[in-house]
Amino acid sequence: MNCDRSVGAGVLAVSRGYRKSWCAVACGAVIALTASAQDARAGAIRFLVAEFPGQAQHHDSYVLPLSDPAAIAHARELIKSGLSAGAPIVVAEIAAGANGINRNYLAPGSPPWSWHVTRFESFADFTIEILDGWPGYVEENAERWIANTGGYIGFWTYTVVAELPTGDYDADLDVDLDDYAAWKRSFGSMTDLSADGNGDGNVDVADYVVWRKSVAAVGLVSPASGQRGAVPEPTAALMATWLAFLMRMRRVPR
Ligand SMILES: [Ca+2]
Ligand SMILES: [Ca+2]
Ligand SMILES: [Ca+2]
Repeated sequence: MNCDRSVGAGVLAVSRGYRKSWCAVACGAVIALTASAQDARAGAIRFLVAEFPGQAQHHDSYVLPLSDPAAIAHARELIKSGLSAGAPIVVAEIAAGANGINRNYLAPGSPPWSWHVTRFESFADFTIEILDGWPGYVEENAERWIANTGGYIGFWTYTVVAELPTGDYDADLDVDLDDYAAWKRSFGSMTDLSADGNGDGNVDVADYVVWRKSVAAVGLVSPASGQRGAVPEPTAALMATWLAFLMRMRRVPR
């Protein structure tokens, strides 16, 4: 069988210990599908995916949002136990374009990638070769990668290495007043989702609640003074803006 560099939507991985549903053969490789893949837009917890510990060649990373409890549990087990947890490879669907969430946290300033995960598929022990790569390679030409793979990634030497702080809307790996400012700046956005803490695809009041709960766990510290302070509340003007946004959305004909 001639194996070119294109695959269809039938995908693409072999799993062990995490969701098994065998389905097809492509390019001589047995592949598996998960039956209950989650839409990353519904994800509320963001994980960092990077190269296997001690095996780094590209020194980059990407962000994987997860909402499925079983997937979150396995991601946390990978962080805790490493490769011995099994099924270390992330198979996910991606799209071109920055969304404010997918960043390379291993580079100074955590620069955003020009592509992002749109749907988690499964954890796997291996994937077909066409899905092997690295975040920086996808970045070189995301449209080409998507055209060649049907829009999937399954990097052979990458796994979940860390859980990102909930409510860290400015991507500096802590939760403080700057994250509240970031939430206000992107309030109402459906494209810059860095402050979409509940992962529903827009930045709204629910994401303020996510941030507030996160700071409540540790206490709010002002980045400027280093002092603990009261948690700010959204202003009446901001709430009015949100209500106006909702009214506009309701007027959009289906
Ligand atoms: Ca932060
Ligand atoms: Ca900060
Ligand atoms: Ca939201």
